[in-house]
Order: sequence, then structure tokens, then C-alpha cells
Amino acid sequence: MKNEFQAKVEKLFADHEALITRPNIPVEGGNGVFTRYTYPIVTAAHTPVFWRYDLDEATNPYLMERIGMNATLNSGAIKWNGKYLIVVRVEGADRKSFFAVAESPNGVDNFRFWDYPITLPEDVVPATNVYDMRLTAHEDGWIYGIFCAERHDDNAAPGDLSAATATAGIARTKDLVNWERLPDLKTKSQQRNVVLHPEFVNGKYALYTRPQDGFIDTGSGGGIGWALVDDMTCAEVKEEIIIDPRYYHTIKEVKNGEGPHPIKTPKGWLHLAHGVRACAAGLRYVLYLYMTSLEDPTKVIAAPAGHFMAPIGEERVGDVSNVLFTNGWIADEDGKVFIYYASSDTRMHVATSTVDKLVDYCMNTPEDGLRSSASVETLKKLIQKNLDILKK
Ligand code: M1P
Repeated sequence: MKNEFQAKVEKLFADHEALITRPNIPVEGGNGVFTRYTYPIVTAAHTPVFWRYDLDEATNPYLMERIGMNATLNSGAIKWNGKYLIVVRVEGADRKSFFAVAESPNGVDNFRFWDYPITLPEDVVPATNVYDMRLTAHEDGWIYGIFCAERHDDNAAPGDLSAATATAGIARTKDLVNWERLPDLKTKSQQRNVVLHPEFVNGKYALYTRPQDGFIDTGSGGGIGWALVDDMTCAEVKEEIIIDPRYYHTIKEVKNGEGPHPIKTPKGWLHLAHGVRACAAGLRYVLYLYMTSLEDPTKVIAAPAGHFMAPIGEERVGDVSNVLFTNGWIADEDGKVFIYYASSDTRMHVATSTVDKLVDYCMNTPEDGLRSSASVETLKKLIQKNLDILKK
């Protein structure tokens, strides 16, 4: 006979299994550029039961959660041995983030966490918090994970416990289980959203950077930067140029940041990024696309106006509301693209598209004219063209 405790444990596991194996359903309609899915792919409730509960009746007679999970968000992504892997930023109830791999057979549902989270060795000065890993399978043979390493700012005024510093932590692996920690990126300014380009450029490693004056404010940091680095085992940014600047009264007025590393296409490097603007309700984070030249990856060749994806419905609400953030996507051999994005710093979602559609979007969406009158002129051109077609 099962006792009450055993029955409760069984129910916990059955409910969890039902949640993580629930088929995801594409949302019909949309704008023709991408397809959203009905359910988030990973939430705090997707983390294994045996991470959260002590399953020993002697030490947990009430079967209470012992280690709470608060959120699952900004995840790196990679196709690995035919499986779709995301390296999830899991945030515990203690506000510490850590990385854990969740694996899916098809990229849109059935994401199951590996048994253990990633054990990430520390740098010389241990970081208080680590998050938002971008994965790059580099042509040098390593898989690099670059992430934000956050520490208390010891130069802050006494009593200021929220002042922090952001640097780019670097680790590399060959199997996503065993990770070698490399020294944090040396830069003049603070950095978040640093991403490794997958190919050597002029024989060097190339990084997308995001210089910022403070922990939150980008200040004089003008946008998404680019830097060449000799050696990832002692990476230092000596020169940095801004390749995708911020602009007044656009979706990236306050901040922007590279998402995952760009996808190589016959027409150029396809980039996914986030842009931030301020409004009375606070900051609004949206996703946008742009393209750079294959010959010169610092040269922007397509910059569609406005957002590519913005938070809708339940995506708009969470720990930090009105936020979409991405640091992972996977391009399959057949051209299908899986875009992994987090909503409101709370849960993970997927949207699908194709390389061809995303390139078409980039090349044929009008650029931002930066003034209302320019937007009206752009709109009038399309209206005129369409009315001519409709009259025929
Ligand atoms: O809260 C929204 C996002 O804020 C930061 O991004 P950024 O540096 O561009 O402002 C990051 O902390 C990110 O993790 C978070 O999702």
C-alpha cells in the first residue's frame, strides 16, 4: 500500500510530466514573418521536481518545496547531436541565476532539463550572479559561452547595495557538460550582451559588444559595438567601434544589444537584437533584425524600421513587465529558424520562421526615416502601389 507521502510524490511527477510533454501548437495567422506558439516552452514549473523537493519523507514529511525556482528566461541555443538545446538562465527564489541545459527533440515542445545544472568554474574574482549566455560553436572547434558576470560595485557609497558592475564572463566546452572558465573580457567600460562571432575575421576572434557607462545605463556607449581579439584565453578589447548605433525616438533609443550570434546567409549576416525605449510605464524591450555584409561584417546592409517582435498578451506581464529578450536561435539545415525568446524576464517561448523569410523581411522592410513625415511618405508609397494594383 502506498502511503499518503508516496501518493503525493507520484502526483507531483505525473503533473510535471504532463506539463513538459504537452504538445505545443502553432498560433494561426500572424504577420507572415514568423509563427508564435501557444505555450511557453520552459517555465519555472518545468524545472525538475527533484530540484525543488526533498523527496525523503523523513526530512520533508509535509512534502514542501525546499528550493524554489522563480523564473526561466534568457536562454542560449544550439543544435547538438540532432537535439535542440537551450542553456536556460534559471533564476532561483534566492534571486541567483544559474545555467541549465533543457533539451527538446523538435525545438518547440518536450523541453526536458538535464539532471544537473551547469557547474561553471569561477573567475579569479567570483561573480555574485551570472546570466544570459550566448553560445557560439566557433570555427576553432570550441563552443564558447559568453555571459554577464555581475558583482557588487565596491566603489559604491557606503550602504548602496544595488550598485553593481557588469563584465563579460567567458567559458568554453566541447560537450556542454564540462566547462573551462576563461578570464573575463578586459574592457575599458562595463559590458553586457557580448557575443562571439562564429568565424575568424582577419585571423582574429570577433566580438559584438555593448559598452555601457554604468550597470544599467549605457550612457555614452553608443550601441552595439565590434572588437577584434587575438586570444580568447586572455581576451581584451583594445579597440571598439559602434556598428549598430542607438537613435533618438526609435525602438533602440535607450539601449540595444546583440541577441545570439548572427546567422550566415548568402545575402549577408542576419542579426537578431533587442532594443529598449523608455515610456511612462518604464522601459519597453522589443526584438529587431538587421543584416551586415559578408565581406565586411561591421557594415550594416539592411536595417528594417521598428520592431520585429514585441510583447503581446501574457508576454507583457512578469517580473520585469513589457520585455522581450533573446539570446538564442537555431537555423536548421532546411532553412527553418527557431527563435528562442523570453517574456518579461519570466518564461521562455519559441517562434519559428525561415532564413529566406527573415532575409526578405530585412531587405524589403523600409528603413526608419527618423521623422513622422518620412514615415507618412513611406506609407503613402505603399498605399499608392497597392491602390494601383487593386484598380486593375
Ligand atoms: O530586464 C530586461 C533585461 O535587462 C538587461 O538587458 P540590458 O542590459 O540590455 O538592459 C539584462 O539584465 C537582461 O537580462 C534582462 O532581461
